[in-house]
Amino acid sequence: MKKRLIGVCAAALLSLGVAAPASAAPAPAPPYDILTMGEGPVLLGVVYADANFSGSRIEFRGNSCSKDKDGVPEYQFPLNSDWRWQISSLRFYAASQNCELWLRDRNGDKLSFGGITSVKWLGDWNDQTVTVQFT
Ligand SMILES: [Ca+2]
Repeated sequence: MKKRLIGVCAAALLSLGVAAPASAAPAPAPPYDILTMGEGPVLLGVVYADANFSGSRIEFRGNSCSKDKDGVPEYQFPLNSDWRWQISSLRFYAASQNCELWLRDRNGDKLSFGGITSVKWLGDWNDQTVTVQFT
């Protein structure tokens, strides 16, 4: 993913220096991927492949969470092979919907977030997440 991202970013930077004619070819693809997982009116959170809320991202959608925290997450998002061991920063929005955000690493260990949270760098948890859960 990294090599492709660098290439696309370079292309995007180059294109900034040249004014495109109105009849130019279709706009290039964005310099990163945006993936949506889940459905619903609530934006639960966003994870980013790079630090500082940059790079490719996944937006997680759903509904509110139950107040009962029985240890079984309401939303389970196992990451595909493009996204495992990639997440470096995140924003969590759904605290007011009774939700918590849990990251799980390959061992099943958990990092949880309660209140509305922005983490620009996951530190020890950088590139460790294999599943994102909301509960
Ligand atoms: Ca990363």
